[in-house]
Amino acid sequence: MKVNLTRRAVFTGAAAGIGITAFLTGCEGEGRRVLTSSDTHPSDYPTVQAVNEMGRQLAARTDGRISIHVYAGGQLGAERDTLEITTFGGLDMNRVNLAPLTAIEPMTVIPSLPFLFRSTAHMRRALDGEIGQQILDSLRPHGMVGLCFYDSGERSFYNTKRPIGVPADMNGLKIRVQNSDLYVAMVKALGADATPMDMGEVYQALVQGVIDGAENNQPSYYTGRHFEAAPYYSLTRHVMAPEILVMSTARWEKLSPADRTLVQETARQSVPFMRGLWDKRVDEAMTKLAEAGVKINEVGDVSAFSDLMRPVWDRFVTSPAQKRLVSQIEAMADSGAENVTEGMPG
Ligand code: GTR
Repeated sequence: MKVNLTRRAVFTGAAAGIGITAFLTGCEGEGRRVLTSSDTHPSDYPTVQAVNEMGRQLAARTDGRISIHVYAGGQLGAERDTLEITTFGGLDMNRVNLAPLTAIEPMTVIPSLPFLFRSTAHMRRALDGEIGQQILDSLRPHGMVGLCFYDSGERSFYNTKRPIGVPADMNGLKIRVQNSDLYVAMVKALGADATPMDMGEVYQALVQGVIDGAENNQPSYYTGRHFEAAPYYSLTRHVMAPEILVMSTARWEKLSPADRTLVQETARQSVPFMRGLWDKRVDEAMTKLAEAGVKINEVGDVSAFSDLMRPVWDRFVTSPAQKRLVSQIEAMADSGAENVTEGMPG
């Protein structure tokens, strides 16, 4: 079901919780619980499929008593807005990127830091364990229970004008970023202008020349058809921030302890499922982008970009708890062949 603008406006109202709950849970029968979840991506995207898989597992383990309905394709609005609704309990679950959470909870800044993770293996190692759990738990005071992280690959810059090889190539470009001060600061530090905007508006903004470019992983760049308007994709791989699946505390607290355990377990089990789909999706996107004639280039010297990130780290990593997490994550990087980036800001 596509939600029209009027309904969307209702959704994004600050006190939206009550009305939405009635609408979104309308299809439930006696004693059955259909958990509602939102996703900006279309229904075949790995994040959506992973939450659907979690729903299938939940249904199987509860004889259909608990299931999940994912409202995909941004039907319920932009991530920032649906997150607000989630914290009010108007949505049961939400799959978002960490970026919109960086404004809410400083610990979520850490995995979003540019050039922190050296490789996918490094990111997975850090977030699969105790560090990841600390970050998931940090959302509790904000009305959300962090259930798990999903991969989001490496974000790189793309634009309508030219390949980016050195930071100076970014000068003067208008780059769309997610709604996050960290991303605004990162793009400014590279010499470009940052325009925060919702994902759903990027394609048209590129076509109309409102922005010159954006940054994202290859599957999002491909799925959103952004490559049609912005055919230069430069592999800066500046951020490896994961996706996150959250549940509203309001819903969590209504679950029995046994159901909470089930939700937690099925969420965790959906992570390897998602990773299998994700790795394939990245390969497919790269192949299709090459077939479409997209000009993909490696940047020569990654440290030229990462060196400019020092002030960004200094501005956003301020508390002892954040600094401790950064050191722990850095200590988990190894210098082996898995490295794909060099030179975190030193
Ligand atoms: C994608 C991510 C989305 C959203 C999007 C964006 O990589 O999966 O959740 O954050 O980027 O740039 O808005």
